[in-house]
Amino acid sequence: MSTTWLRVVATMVLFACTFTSIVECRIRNYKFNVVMTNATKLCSSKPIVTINGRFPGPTIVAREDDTVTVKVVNHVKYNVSIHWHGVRQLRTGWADGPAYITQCPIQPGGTYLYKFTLTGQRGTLWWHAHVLWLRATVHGSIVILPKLGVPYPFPKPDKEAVVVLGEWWKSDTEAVINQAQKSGQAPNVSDAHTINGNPGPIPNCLANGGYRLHVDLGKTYLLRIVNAALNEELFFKIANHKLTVVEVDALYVKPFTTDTILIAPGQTTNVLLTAGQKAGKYLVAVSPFMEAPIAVDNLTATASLHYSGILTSSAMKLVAPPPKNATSVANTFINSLKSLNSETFPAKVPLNVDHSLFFTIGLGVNPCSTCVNGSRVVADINNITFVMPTTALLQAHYFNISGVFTDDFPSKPLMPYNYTSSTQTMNPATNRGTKLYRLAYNSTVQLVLQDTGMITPESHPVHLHGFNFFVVGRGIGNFDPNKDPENFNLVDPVERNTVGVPTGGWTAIRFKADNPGVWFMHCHLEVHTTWGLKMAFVVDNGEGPNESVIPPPSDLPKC
Ligand SMILES: *[C@@H]1O[C@H](CO)[C@@H](O)[C@H](O)[C@H]1NC(C)=O
Ligand SMILES: *[C@@H]1O[C@H](CO)[C@@H](O)[C@H](O)[C@H]1NC(C)=O
Ligand SMILES: *[C@@H]1O[C@H](CO)[C@@H](O)[C@H](O)[C@H]1NC(C)=O
Ligand SMILES: *[C@@H]1O[C@H](CO)[C@@H](O)[C@H](O)[C@H]1NC(C)=O
Ligand SMILES: *[C@@H]1O[C@H](CO)[C@@H](O)[C@H](O)[C@H]1NC(C)=O
Ligand SMILES: *[C@@H]1O[C@H](CO)[C@@H](O)[C@H](O)[C@H]1NC(C)=O
Ligand SMILES: *[C@@H]1O[C@H](CO)[C@@H](O)[C@H](O)[C@H]1NC(C)=O
Ligand SMILES: *[C@@H]1O[C@H](CO)[C@@H](O)[C@H](O)[C@H]1NC(C)=O
Ligand SMILES: *[C@@H]1O[C@H](CO)[C@@H](O)[C@H](O)[C@H]1NC(C)=O
Ligand SMILES: *[C@@H]1O[C@H](CO)[C@@H](O)[C@H](O)[C@H]1NC(C)=O
Ligand SMILES: *[C@@H]1O[C@H](CO)[C@@H](O)[C@H](O)[C@H]1NC(C)=O
Ligand SMILES: [Cu+2]
Repeated sequence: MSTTWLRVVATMVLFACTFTSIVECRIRNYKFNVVMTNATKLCSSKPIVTINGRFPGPTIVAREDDTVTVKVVNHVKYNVSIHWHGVRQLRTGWADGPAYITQCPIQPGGTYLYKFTLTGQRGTLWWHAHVLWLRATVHGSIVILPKLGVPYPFPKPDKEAVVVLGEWWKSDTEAVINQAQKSGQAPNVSDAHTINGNPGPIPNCLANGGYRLHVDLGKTYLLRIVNAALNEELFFKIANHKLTVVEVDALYVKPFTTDTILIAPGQTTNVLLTAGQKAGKYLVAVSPFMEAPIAVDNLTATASLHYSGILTSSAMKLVAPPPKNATSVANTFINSLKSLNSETFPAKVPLNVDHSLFFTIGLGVNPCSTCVNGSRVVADINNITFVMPTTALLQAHYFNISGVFTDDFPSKPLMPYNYTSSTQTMNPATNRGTKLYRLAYNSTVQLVLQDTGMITPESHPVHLHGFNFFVVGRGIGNFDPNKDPENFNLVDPVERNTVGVPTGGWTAIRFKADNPGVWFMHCHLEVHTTWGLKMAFVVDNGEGPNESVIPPPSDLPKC
């Protein structure tokens, strides 16, 4: 760490400190080469798209308020863009990354310099490709340390480790989604889950080892866990060890102790682990959470905790992962999450609501003459299956290009119905459109996300770009606007950037639109995003000089 810091200080003097005081200035420069790499997992190899040949990709390390630059050079045949998941990107939407939302993709042979500041943020976030299904292998973590000299609001760990969870397909992931889109049906589930790029020993692939976390007896570790899987919520558990959750999505929580973590795609969770058991080897198990009758990859990925001095051949203490329908384990975990809400880190929950929005999220079926059943599975928000534009929305907004989007996204369903009824017989067809919802700068939003039973109810981890939000309420069945708000937590609700909407239930979030630009909101199950469970907010500029989108960089890719 100290050498990184020295190097950073050196680069900042060279590149960054022309306009401000050298003492205050911090900049971290990275270079991401997007390349094809031969990967060997599951005892077979295939070419995958990676950053700098690594899977998972490189970790970005910075401190709160640092500026990060990442020069991305595209050496592959695919269009690429990178999203810095959870980074607020205050006024710098040009660096947010979702293709055709805030930028045109970086085309083969192209380059783009992402530049953003980690204003007031510290914790674990991550980055990933935000185009096609490339994020399956193009992802890595972002570790934001507190400002120099500022302690964590929990006991200082002896060491830290990043643990990135993923999903692995034997086939090329672009072939998997292309095949599904052609047929109109669900894509194949993955062939394994991974822990730091390794599934652990799996059937018919005995040669494959697993990720090992080496620990010293009595020491405490901060594990920075990232769910980079495409389509699956995951349980994470370590034999005989308790985990103390201290942060989610780079926001501190009231510490609580659990033996199982639930983490949805897009989410990050920091836990303290004390190596306080009998010296030995302990299994780390990662398995899917899925309540609906939907196919999942049901393999458990494994890694191991190795106490120092223990022989590799010594017996492993095992642990059984929760069954995939372990709703009560999931609920206990989710209900334990509360904002730290301390003097230094207050929970600034908006108490007045300017926009009260109600969005249904779910699946649908549209006709498709070339598809297998003559129909295509789609997904929607308020019955709109989002159609990706061919010009980036932020450009269209900033340069007043008309005809790219409309700002008439409905604030509530046009035709209310019994959303979670198992016997409703609504037409499952959806409308298609590129509609945005417009917000004035600084306006406050309450958004109820209601899962529907159309086709089947299912949990959806919804991610909002550009903001963190407070999760003020959650329930099963249909949201009741008369009764449910009485039980909202407006004091210390968990704050995050990605929230699981429960199967056949609802989640209510609140945020303040204090970041001008165009901000994507979508299900973080990649299959649902592909099917259209996405929309965007357009937040107008405010009046002050610090309240408008900064001009785009000159190397912004063109469509
Ligand atoms: C990957 O492996 C194939 C076949 O083994 C080989 O032809 C190719 O050059 C390799 N590519 C890279 C980028 O190493
Ligand atoms: C998806 O799974 C089916 C059935 O196992 C298989 O035939 C097909 O080749 C798979 N598709 C891809 C792209 O791997
Ligand atoms: C896991 O999934 C496969 C294929 O979907 C299925 O054949 C198998 O029975 C499942 N195993 C368990 C333990 O659920
Ligand atoms: C979970 O699934 C198992 C079998 O797959 C079933 O026996 C059990 O009742 C289910 N549990 C719940 C809570 O639905
Ligand atoms: C497509 O048809 C098959 C066989 O009839 C059926 O099992 C499946 O549910 C259908 N899928 C959709 C999306 O309609
Ligand atoms: C876009 O329109 C707004 C409002 O009419 C105006 O203030 C702004 O200067 C225009 N932007 C460009 C790039 O033309
Ligand atoms: C919605 O449907 C469920 C059963 O599927 C039923 O129990 C409930 O009363 C219905 N709600 C309304 C408002 O009709
Ligand atoms: C959604 O829109 C389609 C197409 O206009 C319509 O057929 C369907 O009834 C609508 N569904 C709902 C739930 O509003
Ligand atoms: C937005 O809110 C901030 C902080 O509350 C305040 O300083 C600023 O003046 C507000 N701007 C507008 C345009 O309301
Ligand atoms: C915002 O603008 C004011 C001057 O209008 C300036 O003093 C302040 O430093 C700016 N803040 C930021 C974060 O740019
Ligand atoms: C890559 O992006 C450009 C610009 O949007 C687009 O014209 C082109 O079709 C894309 N290429 C592929 C292979 O999708
Ligand atoms: Cu979803």
